[in-house]
Amino acid sequence: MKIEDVVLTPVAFADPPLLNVMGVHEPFALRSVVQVRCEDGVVGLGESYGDAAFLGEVRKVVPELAGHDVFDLPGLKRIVTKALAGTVLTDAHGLIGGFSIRKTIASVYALFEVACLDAQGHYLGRPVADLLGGKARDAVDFSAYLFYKYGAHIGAQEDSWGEVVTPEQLVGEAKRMVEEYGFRSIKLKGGVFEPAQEVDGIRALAEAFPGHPLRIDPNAAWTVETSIRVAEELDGVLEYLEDPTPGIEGMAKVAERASMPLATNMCVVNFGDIEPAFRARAIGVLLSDHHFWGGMRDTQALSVTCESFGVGLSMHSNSHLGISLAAMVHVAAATPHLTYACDTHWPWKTADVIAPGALEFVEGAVKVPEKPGLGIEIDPDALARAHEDFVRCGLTKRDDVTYMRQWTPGFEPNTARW
Ligand code: GKR
Ligand code: MG
Repeated sequence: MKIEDVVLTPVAFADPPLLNVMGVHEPFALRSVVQVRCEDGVVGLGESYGDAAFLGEVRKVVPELAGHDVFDLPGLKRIVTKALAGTVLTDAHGLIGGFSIRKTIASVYALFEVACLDAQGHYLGRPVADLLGGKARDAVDFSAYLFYKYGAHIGAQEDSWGEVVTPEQLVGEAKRMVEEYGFRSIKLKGGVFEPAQEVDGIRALAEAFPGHPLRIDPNAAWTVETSIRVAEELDGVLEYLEDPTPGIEGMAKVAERASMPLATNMCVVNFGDIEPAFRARAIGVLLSDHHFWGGMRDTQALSVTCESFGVGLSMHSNSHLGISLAAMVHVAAATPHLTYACDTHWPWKTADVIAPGALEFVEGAVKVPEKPGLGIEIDPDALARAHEDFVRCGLTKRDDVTYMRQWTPGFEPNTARW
């Protein structure tokens, strides 16, 4: 089935002032939406990053796609590789590790791969999970993704979550998320305050949510020594410790001493990182992410690799909308080894570009849509509004650092800061 044309729509959606090691989220998060329009009126949807550099690369591929068969994914890879011709995108999407030509191609390809698989599913009348080999599970578990946060953006009214900086406020945020979505696993985005304060936050969560698996992810904000100390302090409390310190070597030193598995979406971010990381026994869990691991099928290949080496598989998330959530659900459902509850920023947004109702959280899980393709539809009015927001907000990349300087002049992001 041939592609007739591709419509790329950059969009923005409101995002609360969430804190991390780099600073604070700006008032809008950026995404790209593609609609791959094929013969017979079939349309495939894809979603990915929306910063100007990424959009620039995607725009190089778009004109090359007319006439391409959506069932020819190796051919799609060749088109993307040729169009990008050696470009290396730096990380303007947030805390997903180093960059390389390979990762750049993988990221741009993934956007179109998802859309082609969605189109294939529509053509065949089968859900994408079936095209990926079939469902290993009917619903995919997600974790509550807690953030420390400011109560309001600069010059704006307080949002409904309010300020979250103390252990009590953190427990309040978790209660709301667990009540509204039914999550079991709870992840805290750390790297914001002194480790002792974040350890107190985890302890408060452990007390308030007995039996809920807990994770903390300071995005490499700690030294090896601090990471080992925190791992000792949280012995028996954490399900896994995510990216405590930078680099494979540092992670391996921590892993040697930590009782819980270490997880990463920062030091193992493409297939070339696997051999050194696994050899050094740096991690016990890898957070996959189809957006930069080369799409849904490469995520499954990654899973087989991890399983062969006894490494567990979870899933990473950046701020995203419903097309990405649908893709995450289909690939996670069709990947048997992906047994950890996946991350999602979903509760932090208030708008979407898809028609509501296709993706619901019940007891912390999203049922795999049974309709053809990804099982979702674009809401054209919502897409138009999100595009207007993109134009109006004027942002061209994610820049948590500069925004943070409006609160803390001179703020410098630092990995291994503590
Ligand atoms: O949205 O602030 C954020 C997160 O810190 C995100 O950028 C990370 O990529 O969620 C991510 C992670 O697990 O490292
Ligand atoms: Mg992480």
